[in-house]
Amino acid sequence: MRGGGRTAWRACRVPALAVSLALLAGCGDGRGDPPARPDAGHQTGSCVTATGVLVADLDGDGTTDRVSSSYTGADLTVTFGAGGGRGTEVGPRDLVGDRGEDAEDVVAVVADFDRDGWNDLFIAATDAFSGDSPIEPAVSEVRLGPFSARGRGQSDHHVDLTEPRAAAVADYDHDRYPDLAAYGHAGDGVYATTARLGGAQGLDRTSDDTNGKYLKEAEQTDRQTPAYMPKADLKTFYPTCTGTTGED
Ligand SMILES: [Ca+2]
Ligand SMILES: [Ca+2]
Ligand SMILES: [Ca+2]
Repeated sequence: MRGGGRTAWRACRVPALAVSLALLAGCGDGRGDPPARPDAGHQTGSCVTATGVLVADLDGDGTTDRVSSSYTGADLTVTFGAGGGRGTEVGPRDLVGDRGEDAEDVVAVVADFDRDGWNDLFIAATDAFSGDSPIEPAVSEVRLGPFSARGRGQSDHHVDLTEPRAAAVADYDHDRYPDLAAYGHAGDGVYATTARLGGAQGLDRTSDDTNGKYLKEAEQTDRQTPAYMPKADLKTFYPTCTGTTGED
């Protein structure tokens, strides 16, 4: 571990003008180095069990990892190295990094948003409600896989969302790319579920005419927990597990 720490430290010694870029890349925010990207021929073999558990190699180390389903993304459980029976279990607060660790809400979902064969992490961290204007989240980004048990992926990409409080994997446009549904405060106590569509770049970053048509305002104001979240059938995106990997 000491060697890995020195490597990370060296990787973060950058000229002052590049510091902000390094921070944007996740360097120095407690998440360490990204997992090595395996060879192109490496088989990821993602599948979903009968009870909706995603079975995949998330960090590219050749061991099987598991992702439990979660209604709002707050209680997402990711178990790295579960194949051997003694996995490392982490949740959104373990994955978010220093920028979001003190936030009121931390939510995360896992899906292969860019369909490159590696599952990606979307994670958001948002401070406590503070009035009529929606607050900007401390973290709202898709981290392209493979990603580590500390939430460090190959690259981070900011996703523009206002005050996200819940997240789920959705299937809005049925194009085989998984989509993100994010529930959050739109202002003046109005909450809404917004769509960010998956695609070759990961997720689309901002509202536009394409994803805007899926926006759905909550029926009640001041409701920080969604009464309903869109939820994709993961079998749309992954084959059903067979054999021992299908056991929950
Ligand atoms: Ca693994
Ligand atoms: Ca991916
Ligand atoms: Ca889609």
